[in-house]
Amino acid sequence: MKLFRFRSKEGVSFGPLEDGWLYDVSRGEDSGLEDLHSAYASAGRDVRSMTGLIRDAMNKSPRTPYDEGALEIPLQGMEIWAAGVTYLRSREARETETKSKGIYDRIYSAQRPELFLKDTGIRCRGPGQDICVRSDSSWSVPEPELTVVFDEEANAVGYTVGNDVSSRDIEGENPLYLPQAKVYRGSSAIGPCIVTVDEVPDPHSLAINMRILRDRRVAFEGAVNTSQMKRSINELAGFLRRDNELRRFTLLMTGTSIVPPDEFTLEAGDVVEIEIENIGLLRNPVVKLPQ
Ligand code: DO4
Ligand code: MG
Repeated sequence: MKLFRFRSKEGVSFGPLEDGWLYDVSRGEDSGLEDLHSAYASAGRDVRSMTGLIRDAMNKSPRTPYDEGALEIPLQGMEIWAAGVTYLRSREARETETKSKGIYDRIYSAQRPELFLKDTGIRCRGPGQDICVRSDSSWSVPEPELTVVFDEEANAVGYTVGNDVSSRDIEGENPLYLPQAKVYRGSSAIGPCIVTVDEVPDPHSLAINMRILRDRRVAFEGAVNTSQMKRSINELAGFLRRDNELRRFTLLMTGTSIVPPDEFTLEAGDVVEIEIENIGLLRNPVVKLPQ
């Protein structure tokens, strides 16, 4: 089931997409997260039963034709974690940019993965919203990443498309600047929807494509398959939950493998499109934050 948050005549609604219709199961109440929690809890934390409950509600709900322009961030206020250097390409790119040679080689093959807190729930953007380049960065890139929605015990409930926008110059200067390179206003986006796990038979076999448009032309294009990821989602989930407290739903970006050439940096006016098989297309324009 594909679950969307969208503007409707009633307000901001939450519900599934079927046959080109968005079903307003929350009846214009912006209660998507609560609705999902309560459906998940009532279903005994079983995703298939949860989608059954939502389907029952859907049949009694008003509906509106799908409109990409009406989409909002599918879940709001979530803590977002991110894994790093989970693909060979990411390791190579970081080793090139950093002045601290060797650390990315070591983390790639270490038993413990790199995990960092990307957002506490206030900086992430939804479909169509502006993503940002820091005012003090001259080398920034989008990072297209399969993003997992976990429950509080790190069981996967769904997937979405994530963009871990990053300042390569700031992280390259010193890896201790990672939080500044990664966490700032508009430094991530997710969407267009949450796809429940029952609709994605193998998250380790999904095509990811990214296009960056500049003046309506393709300035960069790249592709990867999640089968190239070095670590499994279960492995990342195990470290995420270890000695940690997770909210009822928490997101995890699983790392990037599509890195534009070193001379490329995002510019104001660019549009980033990220598509993941079985999930959908996330499109965001880019702005540069003012000094
Ligand atoms: O160590 C830096 C972060 C790496 C990252 O975000 C990625 O590999 O996607
Ligand atoms: Mg990343």
